[in-house]
Amino acid sequence: MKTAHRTCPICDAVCGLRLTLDDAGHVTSVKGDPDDPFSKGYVCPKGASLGALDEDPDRLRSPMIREGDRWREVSWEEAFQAVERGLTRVADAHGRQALAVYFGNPTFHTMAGPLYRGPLSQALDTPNIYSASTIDQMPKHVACGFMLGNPFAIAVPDLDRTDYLLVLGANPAESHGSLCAAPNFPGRLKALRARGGKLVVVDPRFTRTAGLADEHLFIRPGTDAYLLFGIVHTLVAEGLVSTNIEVGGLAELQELAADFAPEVVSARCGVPAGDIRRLARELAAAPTAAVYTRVGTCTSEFGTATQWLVDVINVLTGNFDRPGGVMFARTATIGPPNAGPFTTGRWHSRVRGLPEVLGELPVATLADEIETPGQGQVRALITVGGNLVLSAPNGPRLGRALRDLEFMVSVDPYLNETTSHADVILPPPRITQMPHYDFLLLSVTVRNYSRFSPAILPLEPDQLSEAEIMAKLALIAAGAGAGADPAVLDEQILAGLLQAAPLMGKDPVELRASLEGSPGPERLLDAMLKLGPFGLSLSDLLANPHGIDLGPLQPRLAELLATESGRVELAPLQLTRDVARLRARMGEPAPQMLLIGRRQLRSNNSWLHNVGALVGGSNRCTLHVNPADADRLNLRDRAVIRSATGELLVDVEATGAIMPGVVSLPHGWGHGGSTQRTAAAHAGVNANALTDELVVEALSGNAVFNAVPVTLAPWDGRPLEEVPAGDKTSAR
Ligand SMILES: Nc1nc2c(c(=O)[nH]1)N[C@H]1C(S)=C(S)[C@@H](COP(=O)(O)OP(=O)(O)OC[C@H]3O[C@@H](n4cnc5c(=O)[nH]c(N)nc54)[C@H](O)[C@@H]3O)O[C@H]1N2
Ligand SMILES: Nc1nc2c(c(=O)[nH]1)N[C@H]1C(S)=C(S)[C@@H](COP(=O)(O)OP(=O)(O)OC[C@H]3O[C@@H](n4cnc5c(=O)[nH]c(N)nc54)[C@H](O)[C@@H]3O)O[C@H]1N2
Ligand code: SF4
Ligand SMILES: [Mo]
Repeated sequence: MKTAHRTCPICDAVCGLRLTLDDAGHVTSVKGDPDDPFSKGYVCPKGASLGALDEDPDRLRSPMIREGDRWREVSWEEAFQAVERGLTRVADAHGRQALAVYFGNPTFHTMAGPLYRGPLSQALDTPNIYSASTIDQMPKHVACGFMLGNPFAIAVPDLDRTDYLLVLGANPAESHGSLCAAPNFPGRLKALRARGGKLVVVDPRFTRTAGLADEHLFIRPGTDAYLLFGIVHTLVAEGLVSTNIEVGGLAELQELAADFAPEVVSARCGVPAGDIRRLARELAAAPTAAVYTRVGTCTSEFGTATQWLVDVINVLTGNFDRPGGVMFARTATIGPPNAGPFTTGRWHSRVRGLPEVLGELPVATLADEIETPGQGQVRALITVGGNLVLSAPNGPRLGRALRDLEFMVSVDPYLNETTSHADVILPPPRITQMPHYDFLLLSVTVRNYSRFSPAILPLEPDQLSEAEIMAKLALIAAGAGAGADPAVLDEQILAGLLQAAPLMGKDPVELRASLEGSPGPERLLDAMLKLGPFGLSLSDLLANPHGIDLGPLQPRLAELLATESGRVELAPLQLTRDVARLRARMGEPAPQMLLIGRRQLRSNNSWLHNVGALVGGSNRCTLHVNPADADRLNLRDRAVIRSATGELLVDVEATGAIMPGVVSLPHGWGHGGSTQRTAAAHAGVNANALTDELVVEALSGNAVFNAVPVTLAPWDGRPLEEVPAGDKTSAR
């Protein structure tokens, strides 16, 4: 028997776990780690299933090469040679623009992702870099980029000290939070109310978070920017503006808000004008307050405007970079260097002319780039930890496009809806075989905190770490060949890091000589810690296996702010230009029925449905419909739902928890073409057969998953085959 501690790698909450393993290395129990100063023993059903996930028999153990419809287990050597041949063939024949890469959500959680994404992208030397950022949080980066000059300066609600929290388009009681890392988010929300604070939730659904709140308001999907402008208007009109920091653009902002009186926006967003005014007054009057929003508003038509207005309100109510308001975490590792003035559109996508943001192009246009002939057509794709067919807008079209690629390689533990199109699959080892440090999530924690988890079980002789796999791909892309040694790349990364040493008052030679940890991610982590603001090292973290509390968040805007003016810009032109679009939409009639998504407690995007304990029960892929709509449309158990892109046959669940005129379908379902046997038995349908890849958020290119116009009809009982199987159907 062995007890081991590690951070849960599944969602953003960074909970500490206590695992028990038997002598054969089987995980016999997973509990919350009571000694973790941040998560204090909290664990959710997903974390508790980590053992089952880790030992999933359907996980791939060896690299695989596809020959027609058959898969063959191969050695790493053979696999990397095939990758080198595949990439070289395409690059030689069509140029490097024909190469593309997609980094999925897990690459934001693993150690390898943040360390090797950059080098791999650079080595590919192609404009075709894609990641889950443009189906998730890109609007947040754009808003912060223009307001603060720093797209990575993301303020989190100071959850444990705030007196008033307004949550829009997030359901942290089920998602456990995002761009706000807070273990036991539900408990922290309860504590907020227990200390006399107020929680208000704005959501087209009465969510589990709404159930914890003092107040819930329904809002018509896609219209949060109107509600927020109504709040800004009220703050200005009633003389409630009181900022605690230096700002620019206040006069322009006030002028823009003039058109968005609560009475005017109310008809659009469906929130009564009196409630909008009251929210503004409450936010201004609360001793401290924070407005927080996430995926529900990022993945919508006005995603960037919404992220912008949220922080505008945090500023106008005097709650920016202040205890109890919204604040910035300080990581134990050295942060990325500030890259100078923030711009977007340094290049544009070939087919639709969509602007580059943070060095990437929108995933929503990847299918266009693969399908459209001409110079620069994408013909080879690398995916790392992504399941595009289930997660990208109009995933089925993308699935068909993947078949046309000349070469595809996936770094993924599963043969699934996306990786089944690959020519080569490179599986990372089990979770318990990987070391873990949250390079990214620890920059959005609600307390300063650090924790490193060494691998619990060693790699078998025939396994490679995910770091080695990604480093190999980067080296192959750089032309160093399939036989290149990953240590070469690690040396380069380390040399880059050490350049920051003099700035941090350290001698690079001494620092290098002091480095500990095994080569690769551990040693790089040690360097980043030693260059970091708390002067920690890898050995400090190893000596504190439950994590180290580094104290409550402290004001630190001045260190992060990178605007030319040196102030927080409330009305940067790049953002205010979009207000015309908001105005234009104000009077337009809204479609009758709008589709939104929802996250489920025992799910995580597409990849946990193969764990028996996490499927079934309430974790089913059903369409939530308001009972009034179900009656009006005569919907019973099953219905056909159609959008501009596709149609699905869905199981209907009538519930008053969703507002009339809105339906909700969770994403990540629609399993097929996978060797995940449990997932296949709980297939569900692919919500992204309905989402439209041709509609993107204007400034960030982010996918629009919420407020998708749909129609609903009762299922007439035709056999399934005649109603085309939804998850495979899309019109384009
Ligand atoms: N259990 C679970 N946890 C997860 C995940 C998961 O799949 N399952 N995924 C992880 C990932 S990748 C992320 S990014 C985070 C996301 O974490 P959250 O942002 O909290 O995501 P959701 O739970 O989808 O919450 C979005 C909410 O927005 C609402 N909504 C939809 N449209 C609108 C709108 O127009 N306006 C408003 N105001 N609300 C709207 C939806 O009803 C929903 O309640 O969760 C992470 N954690
Ligand atoms: N309709 C709709 N669509 C959405 C959303 C929505 O709210 N509504 N949410 C969007 C959001 S927020 C996100 S983040 C995206 C997610 O989009 P993706 O990241 O593309 O999709 P996931 O389902 O998270 O796929 C993760 C993949 O990583 C693999 N994987 C798991 N662990 C590891 C690992 O340790 N290493 C590697 N290399 N691979 C691993 C899994 O097998 C799976 O294939 O989906 C987006 N799609
Ligand atoms: S809340 Fe997230 S981090 Fe915590 S145990 Fe659950 S899945 Fe893991
Ligand atoms: Mo996400």
